[in-house]
Amino acid sequence: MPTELEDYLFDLRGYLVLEKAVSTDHVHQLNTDLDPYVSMKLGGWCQNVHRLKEHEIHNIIEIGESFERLIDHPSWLGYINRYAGSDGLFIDEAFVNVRGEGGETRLHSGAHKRRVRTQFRFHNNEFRCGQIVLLLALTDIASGDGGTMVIPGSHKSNLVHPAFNDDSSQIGSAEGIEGAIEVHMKAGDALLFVDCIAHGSAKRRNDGDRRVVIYRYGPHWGHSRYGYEPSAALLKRLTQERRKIIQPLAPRRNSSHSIYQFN
Ligand SMILES: O=C(O)CCC(=O)C(=O)O
Repeated sequence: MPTELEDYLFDLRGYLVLEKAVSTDHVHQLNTDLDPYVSMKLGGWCQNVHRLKEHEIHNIIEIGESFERLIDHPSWLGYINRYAGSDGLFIDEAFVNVRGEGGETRLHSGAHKRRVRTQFRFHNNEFRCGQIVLLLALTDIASGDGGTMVIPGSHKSNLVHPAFNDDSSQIGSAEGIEGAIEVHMKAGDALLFVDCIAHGSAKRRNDGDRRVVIYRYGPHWGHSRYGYEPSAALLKRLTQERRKIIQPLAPRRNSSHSIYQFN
């Protein structure tokens, strides 16, 4: 569970860094298990894993146990339950971002958009955020490596940043923006933030790849962002606790499969 100070800082800034959240051995296993998927072609599938975008490999939990272990990892489960509301969770997106030189993510989101799905909410000493992002570094991320950027406090902003004169979903390059900070991490550190904070990432200028795992947690009634469904094999492998976060409710269907019967 977060401490009183962490609650205060999360409320104030909209993000926390959890140092050494995942052990070196586990990070090594995640990287090893991920390696064969990094060469997947854009749009390609490997079992239920999908290269959806140039830098993003989605449905990553299907890769195996090392990724399954992250679902309810003890380093952050208490934080997620506290900040997304403790009446049940759902992961609506799970992917890895593998970025080489030149890659960046433009600054987007911000509380001025007033989106319900990504909202920051606190009431009666309970956080009820719509989406908590858990971003785990699989490589060290220092200056020039394309670190994640956030504008602390922008999860409560009413106005769009004056550097951006439109209100489209991508509001501009994160670098050089007054108020934005770059988060540097060691492999195994985790950054946790409410999705309505304005965020993106700096351009990678160094050789090699930056690798991060991103799991987006929300309340149990959420829906997969891109419509992915867990495979039967994954559901069978998962512990009951993990299955509840991946599929909070088992689908309820008419066993006769008729769509023409009405009361
Ligand atoms: O890759 C990053 O550092 C930022 C990720 C991000 O902006 C997002 O997932 O919305």
